[in-house]
Amino acid sequence: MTQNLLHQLRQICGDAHVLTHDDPATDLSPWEQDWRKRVRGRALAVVRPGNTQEVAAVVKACAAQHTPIVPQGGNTGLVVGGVPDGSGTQVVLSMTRMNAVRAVDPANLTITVEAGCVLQNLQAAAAQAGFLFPLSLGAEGSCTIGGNLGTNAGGTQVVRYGNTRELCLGLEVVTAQGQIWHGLTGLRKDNTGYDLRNLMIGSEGTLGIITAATMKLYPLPAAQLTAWAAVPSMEAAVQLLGLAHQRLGPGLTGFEVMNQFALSLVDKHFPQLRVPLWQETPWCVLLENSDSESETHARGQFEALLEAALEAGCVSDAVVAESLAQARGLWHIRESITLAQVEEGLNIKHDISIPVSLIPAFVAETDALLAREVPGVRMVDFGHLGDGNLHYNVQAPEGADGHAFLRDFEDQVNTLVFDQVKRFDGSISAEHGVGGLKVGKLPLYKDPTAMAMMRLVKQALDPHNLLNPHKVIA
Ligand code: FAD
Ligand code: 2HG
Ligand code: ZN
Repeated sequence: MTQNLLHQLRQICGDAHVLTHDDPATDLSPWEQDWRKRVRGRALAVVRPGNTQEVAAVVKACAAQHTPIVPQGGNTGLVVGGVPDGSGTQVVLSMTRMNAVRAVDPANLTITVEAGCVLQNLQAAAAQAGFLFPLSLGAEGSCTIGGNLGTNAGGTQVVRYGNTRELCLGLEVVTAQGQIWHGLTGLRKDNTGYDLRNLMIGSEGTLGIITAATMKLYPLPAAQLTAWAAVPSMEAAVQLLGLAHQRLGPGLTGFEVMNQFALSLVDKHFPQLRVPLWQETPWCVLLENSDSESETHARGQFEALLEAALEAGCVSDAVVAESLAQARGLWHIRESITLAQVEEGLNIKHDISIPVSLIPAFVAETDALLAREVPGVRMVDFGHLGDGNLHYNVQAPEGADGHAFLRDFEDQVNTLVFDQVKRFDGSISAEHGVGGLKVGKLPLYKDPTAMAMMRLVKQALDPHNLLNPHKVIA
């Protein structure tokens, strides 16, 4: 049976694009292990189709043999969504060969790309055509637009442009039956029934395989300025966000918060990055102002905002980047927190959203509860405050063994944090998704009727549970 399936897959995609453990020279770990090295699965095969027809044929062949498929893009996901389980029976469908830019439509402000297109290459293609594609995240050099759509990724520009879902106008999808849905419209209005596009987005490969997408483009801003501000408390950071909305309006394209410990880790592990102001303040904020007029206008607005904030006491000190290189340096510091955490050792991540107004109380209460339950834990607290999205990460106590920490405390810490998230009307996954990591927790925190509807949708679209089984819903 298995050899027969592998033979068919080789006929569809070519020998070079069906990788198995039968060949001892082939290392499948890049596809079998998740980015955080939390899980190492074992694939029956890694299959790399070159076009949509091949994807459809692969799905049909797998479906005929009841073989599950795990779609994968850049494998940068943080919730164990894109890797196979340990059974050796699942096919990893790697989309990275399908990476073409199919079309740019300047008048319609759209770009159509294949799912395996790396985000940075999509940004570059948009820039080359004279436009902005605003989705931006730390993994942009290796994540793919298919993975971004699969997870409905957020990133650092959501405060202005929204999540990946808001940036998408059309999809091409291969269904669990191997049918191709040709939905690559560039339409901004289409009320012809259920919103299948938005159902697919964020479904983490459990409802269909995205093979291409039509995404929105925006005019390039005339100027983009970045500021780094020291703020005395989370309350002050929220106050600064209010002022920034008021003063910059749609010019506010980034608003990130970082606590002192997060920045101390960047300073410790990447001292060459020269983190500003972190020693003198419990929190820093990174703001971006994109202006359609000019740099002078943007700078004037930014300076007025920071003066008002200093006067109101919600900023104690600030720097505005003088050049593009300096601005990039500040963003690089922000994007290095995840890597600095890896260097520091194993940790427990929480990607949560809370109404912005409640975040200061959430952080104060939850920090205190954690300090009481797990003495010595170190909070790496940072993220997209403009979207009410915190990466509320818990690092093992100094000198503790990371594996022992996870073994002994992960469940207790997750329960404590998620119970608090629920109490504050939040979500246990803001932007990373559910994957295999939070699949057991989701039913405890999501509305039961919503869970029941999700199960019905999954049964209807994938009745044999072949697409990414046991991810998102068990
Ligand atoms: P993968 O990891 O390969 O897959 C992710 C999920 O999507 C899986 O469930 C997979 O089955 C599914 N999938 C992949 N391709 C397809 C497809 N073609 N069709 C259907 N399903 C598919 N995320 C954020 O939201 N915001 C951030 O700011 C952010 N920063 C990050 C920084 C770092 C350093 C790292 C390592 C990760 C970060 N992430 C962030 C998480 C990750 O980069 C995103 O989730 C990204 O969208 C995943 O893309 P990928 O191509 O790597 O997908
Ligand atoms: C970010 O915003 C990513 O940098 C990663 O979403 C968050 O490492 C994390 O917890
Ligand atoms: Zn994030």
